[in-house]
Amino acid sequence: MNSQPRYITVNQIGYPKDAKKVAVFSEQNGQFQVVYEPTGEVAFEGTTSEPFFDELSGTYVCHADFTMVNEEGPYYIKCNESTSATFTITKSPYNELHTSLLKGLYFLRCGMDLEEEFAGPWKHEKCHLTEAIVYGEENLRIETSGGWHDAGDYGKYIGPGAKALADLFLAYELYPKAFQDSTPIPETDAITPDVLHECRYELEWMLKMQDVRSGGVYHKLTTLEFPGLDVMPEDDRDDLYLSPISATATASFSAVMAMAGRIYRSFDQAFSKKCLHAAVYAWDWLQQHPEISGFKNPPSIKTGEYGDGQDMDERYWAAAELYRTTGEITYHEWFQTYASQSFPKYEFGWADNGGYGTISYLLNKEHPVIDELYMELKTGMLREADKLVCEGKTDGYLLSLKEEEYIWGSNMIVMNHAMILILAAHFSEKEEIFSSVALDHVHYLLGRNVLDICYVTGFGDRPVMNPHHRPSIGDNVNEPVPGFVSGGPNKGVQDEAVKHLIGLPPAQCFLDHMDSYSTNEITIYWNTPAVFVLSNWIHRDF
Ligand code: G3I
Ligand code: 9MR
Ligand code: ZN
Repeated sequence: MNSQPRYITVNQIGYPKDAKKVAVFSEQNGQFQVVYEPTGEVAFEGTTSEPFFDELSGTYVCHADFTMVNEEGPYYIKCNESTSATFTITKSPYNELHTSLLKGLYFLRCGMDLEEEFAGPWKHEKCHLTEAIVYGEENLRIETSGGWHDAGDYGKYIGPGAKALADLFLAYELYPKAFQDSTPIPETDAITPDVLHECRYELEWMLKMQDVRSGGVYHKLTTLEFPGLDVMPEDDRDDLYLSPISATATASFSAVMAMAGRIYRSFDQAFSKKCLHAAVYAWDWLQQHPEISGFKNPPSIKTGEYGDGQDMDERYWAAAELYRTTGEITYHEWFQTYASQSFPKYEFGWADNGGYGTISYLLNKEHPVIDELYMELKTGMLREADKLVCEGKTDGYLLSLKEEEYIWGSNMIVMNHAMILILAAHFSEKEEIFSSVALDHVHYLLGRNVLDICYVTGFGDRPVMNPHHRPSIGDNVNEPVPGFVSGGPNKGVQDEAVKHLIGLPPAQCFLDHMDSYSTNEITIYWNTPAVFVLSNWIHRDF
């Protein structure tokens, strides 16, 4: 692969036919041509905007607008001696990517054989089937197989799992048409959409993570330390430990189980009831433990901590979902109580996730809401979206990320921002502008960035090739497992492999190297907001 960054960057997959289309140039400007690739004919000629210095990418940039090109087909852009990647203009450029991002979760399944029929060359045997030891109660062992590996490691963590499920549930509830095509997974049938089969694989595991005695939920399930980088899942045979129950895990569990209770009702009554029951049991634990907050790794456990000192947002989210699913007044009252407190209410992360509570309340058509609170939350959501539009306007790559947001997993923030814009579009007359700015975030992820890289494995002209993902390293297959969003630039450069990047502009602090876990790992919850965002585009196509 030619690793020289090209001066002309585009979404390497493509642009939807009737949408705004812009390429970002660095170190080049002036006349440019959009070339129809099969014939070499110039389909459009234009002039770039004036170049300006963009601090976050560290380059002089300008924009080439070719929105006028609407004839479907493959194109590239040319300016002087520089050319861009070839990309397509079509009505629905993201269908295959959408399916593959969802399939990424299948590839992370734990506890079952990934068979060649579904996994192709990335098949592997079942893993992590031994009973888990309850930390601090060493004689107690629990069967906790299943679920998705979190990331490049094989840990399974409740908070991140809840964020991932919430994105997929929201996508399905709002954009069901995006899930009409099947994803090749073993459970496909003619009744339940594949996305719900895939989510159920995680839910069934999560249900096992609830302490049957108290309703509290164990924070995570991991070995004591991370296995070596080339260890395949089935060869990772160290003892599994359940870390102590935490309020954040229990509350985010309660929230997604309440969502599941609602969503699976029309497909499987018994399962839906089981989920709702688990949600309520977890809620009862939360009521009995108002004081418990935060999570710290016990001394001997060195795997991902996912610590989170604030559990109010998770409790707020649980109350919102339980209210939306059951209509019971007590949850509504608790939602109002939490809403009156100060914590982030428009965040969609694994730690700060009040945004899910907010959106649940805003989408609650099933039960009465307090008008004043509804308006306050709606206004807040729109304000967030307006801010993102503003940030995007002045950024060289038309992205809303601020300097301090180029952190570990910045690509999640990119997709979360797009999510906020898309959600806000449901409540605003500015639907068109919000959607268009959201799409700018997709373009960044798929190649319109200063590194000219497509941050999804297996897609685009210059995709990420060396993610920090153990099976991709240990499986002897050249190509990484496809359909994973890489973490992205991290100005904190928090691993040895990227130490030499210290001081570079934030958007350049990325290395496509398997050792760089702080810039180039993959996770379930970096894929899922991207699934959400693309679902919005696919849904409207029909
Ligand atoms: O929130 C602060 C912010 O206030 C501050 O300005 C900024 C400056 O660096 O840091 C922010 O905190 C960062 C935090 O993520 C925010 O999400 C930390 O620096 C950063 O170290 C932390 O990274 C997390 C990382 O684990 C290390 O704990 C990632 O979010 C998280 O995705 C990642 O998760 C790992 C799991 O532990 C193990 N499995 C793989 C997974 C992905 O790498
Ligand atoms: O592989 C681990 C990755 O999944 C985590 O996100 C990361 C941070 O917790 O840690 C990685 O493991 C590294 C460990 O922290 C330090 N020694 C090297 C390990 C793998 O390269
Ligand atoms: Zn496993």
